[in-house]
Amino acid sequence: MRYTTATIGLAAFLGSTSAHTVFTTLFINDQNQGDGTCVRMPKQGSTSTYPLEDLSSPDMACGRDGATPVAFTCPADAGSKLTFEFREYADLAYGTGSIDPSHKGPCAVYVKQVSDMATTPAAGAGWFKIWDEGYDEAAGKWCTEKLIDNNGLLSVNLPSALPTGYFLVRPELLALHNADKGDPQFYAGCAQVFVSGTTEEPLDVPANNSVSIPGYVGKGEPSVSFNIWTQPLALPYAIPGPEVFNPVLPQSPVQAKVVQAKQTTGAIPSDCILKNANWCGFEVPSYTDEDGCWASSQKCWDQNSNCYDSAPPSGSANCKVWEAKCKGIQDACAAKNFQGPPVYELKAVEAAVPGAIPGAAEVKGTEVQGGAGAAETVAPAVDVQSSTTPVVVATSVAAPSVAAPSVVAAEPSVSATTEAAAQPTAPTGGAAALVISQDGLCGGTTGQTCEGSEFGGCCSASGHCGTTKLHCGCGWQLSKQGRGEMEL
Ligand SMILES: [Cu+2]
Repeated sequence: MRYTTATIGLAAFLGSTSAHTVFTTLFINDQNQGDGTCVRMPKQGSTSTYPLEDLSSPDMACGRDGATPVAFTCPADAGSKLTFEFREYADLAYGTGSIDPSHKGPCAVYVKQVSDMATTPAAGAGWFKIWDEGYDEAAGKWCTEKLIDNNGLLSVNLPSALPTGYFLVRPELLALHNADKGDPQFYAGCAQVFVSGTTEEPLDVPANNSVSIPGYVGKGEPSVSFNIWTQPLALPYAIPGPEVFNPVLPQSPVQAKVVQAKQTTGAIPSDCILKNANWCGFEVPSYTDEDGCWASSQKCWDQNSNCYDSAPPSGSANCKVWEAKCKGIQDACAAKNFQGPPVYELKAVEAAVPGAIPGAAEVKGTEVQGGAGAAETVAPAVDVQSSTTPVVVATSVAAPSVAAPSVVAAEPSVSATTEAAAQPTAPTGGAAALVISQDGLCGGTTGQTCEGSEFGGCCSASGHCGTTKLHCGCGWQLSKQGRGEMEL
């Protein structure tokens, strides 16, 4: 590359003022999806790497402009390995770094199922954390330092029990270098992913794992005001947000449903002949006369404009490739060659992957009923996987605190007369002591029943009211006591 004095000066200027980071590129099972493809990224290049500093802003969900969907949603099977690439310069124009070494802090990945990728808001309730890592005492490194070691690449596995559907997947970095001065700096973006799982029933996320973004972390909390400069560090450092929830399929074989929902929106069209982020180029109509030639030339240039207009800060390299095709058609028309379009080989360009793609850390799982055959193959108690699960990064493991539902043993038989005597105001038998759930929780020690609640009439294994099969089916029924009870 040839540098002019001006570009070197600009690079030095940018380097001194902007050493932040931005999520630009998604990999699925080590396959590069292309810069910006399926990624919600800030639109403005000059500020795309800037941190999110207002913890109450809706931008906390998917970053600046993160409320706006992108055209493409990438398909991935549940359990797939996802890798997120972070860059100091979105288009690599001034270097290939991932984040300034001063930006020490934790990382996390959150997901949220959305019924409609185009219209369901990113900001708000429904997020849960599938992985996090703070300070690794053994290695003496913050997660962001490991990210730098991995050239800006961060890998996680999608939980194996994610249901089929559309998901926003949100990698988050938190730079704590100014946290003690009240200025924590978050970096978050979102990938749009269509997950293929073994069930279409929405996941039953335990209430203590489900959070709103913004809202899951607030100004002044210990996780965002931690002083990383004191020696020794005042460990342990508590990562913002809820405990990790990694729903996994039962280990016994589960028969997958025969009919599964297919991705209906956001797929990359099969007749896409060149892609730049979330733009696709399509072959222009063939022609045999002058009018047709110029019409197709125009169609090519129109697509070129759309390409540049839609290009995110990660770049427009393939718009430039497309431009050459249009120039070829235009030149042919000018040369009165009206049989076309001319054969032109589009050579897509792709930024080099910055280094070896790291493996994903093992995360302790919570077994959930994830498929149609689950009822026959798994005991319905919510179970935490064996503690012998190999742990790659010790600090990344947060044992999900899911209270196992109480399986109701045989109730002592109470005669009608003594029951009536004990609870004279009871309108009906055993459910008398329960109140209708006002917050969607049920069973256990809540004393609440779902019956008649606005959240649905069934109490799930994890103590949530609902109407889906996960709440009502799989052998679980609402007992008279309002607890999830195995149907024998
Ligand atoms: Cu910064």
